[in-house]
Amino acid sequence: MNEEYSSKSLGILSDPTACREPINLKNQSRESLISNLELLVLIRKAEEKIADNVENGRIKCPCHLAIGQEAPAIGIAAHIQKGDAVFGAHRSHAHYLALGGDLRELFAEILGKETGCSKGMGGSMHLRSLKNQLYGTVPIVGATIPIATGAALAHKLDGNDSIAVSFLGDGAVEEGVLHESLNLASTMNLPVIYVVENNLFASHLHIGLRQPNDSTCRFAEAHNIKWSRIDGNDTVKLIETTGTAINCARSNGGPHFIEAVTYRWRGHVGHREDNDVGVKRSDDLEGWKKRDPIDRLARALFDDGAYTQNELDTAKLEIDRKIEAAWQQAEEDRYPLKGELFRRVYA
Ligand SMILES: Cc1ncc(C[n+]2csc(CCOP(=O)(O)OP(=O)(O)O)c2C)c(N)n1
Ligand SMILES: [Mg+2]
Repeated sequence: MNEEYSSKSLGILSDPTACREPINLKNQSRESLISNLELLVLIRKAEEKIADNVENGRIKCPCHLAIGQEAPAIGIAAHIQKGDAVFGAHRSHAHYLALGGDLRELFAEILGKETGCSKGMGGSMHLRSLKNQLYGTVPIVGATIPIATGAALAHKLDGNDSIAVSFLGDGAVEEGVLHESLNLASTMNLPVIYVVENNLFASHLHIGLRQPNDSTCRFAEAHNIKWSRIDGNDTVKLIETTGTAINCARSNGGPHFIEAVTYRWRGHVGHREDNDVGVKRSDDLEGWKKRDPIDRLARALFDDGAYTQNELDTAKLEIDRKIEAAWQQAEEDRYPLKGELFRRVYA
């Protein structure tokens, strides 16, 4: 098999000088692509707002930003229905917002306010939005993978067509529980989609220093699970691939493993671009910025005549206004009372 198409190698997908062209819009509805583009811009700008407030010291909790790697969240969110259960991890602002999570509740959570989506008790890494099917995100790497698998088992036992989604990083495949979960999902034919956002790094360590091969699809293959590897900065391919996988899972076709190859623009945690937990970052960042998922989708829509730069500029102004209003509101919100601290702790 050609190395590029084997389950072991990312091929050109990991090359920062490749995949820079505008993406192919195919037969996707232009209207929904425009709203997805505007959602991508909202996520980007919301995280830039968070980054600025980490830098100025206003935000005290650790924030892991997905700037540059927002597109996989959009691909999944496009197909989520009532009844589904989505789980994220430590880098999940984009998952939360793509699914429709409220902006003020996100900012309030990060600021520790009682109006936050977890009542201000969890911060950036404990997000949830049950009405948008986001059941939870947690900082322990790999921890939500078995929970998503269990949610899929529950859907199966209930006999409905709901699915579960587990967003995880390339670092999380190094946790044993991923392999136990894949085994269970495969043998029980569970309706679960594993979405690996392979951004090539776990903290400061490149995947080449951590694993014998750079593509995580080999683990799906080992468990007889269908897999797809895609350019994680191509929103249209993500929408298409996740749609096929999710429809298949809804009709008893079993689990699917999607590896979306992407890159984060900021350091592992915090606002800085030049630093990964105290270590100088890889020099590939400038190349990856030319693979910007937002720019590539916008250029494709401009070339297609479906959207104009003017329309995008107008949308950006409205998004800025929304973000400012939500931030202002969250700043004015109250902190929880001391007595609230133990109210939701179960023994
Ligand atoms: C069980 C566990 N081990 C280590 C950590 C520290 N840690 C937090 S994020 C992270 C890297 C995770 O990398 P990846 O899964 O690729 O996600 P990314 O940060 O790239 O989005 C590590 C090692 C942790 N939170 N939990
Ligand atoms: Mg990673």
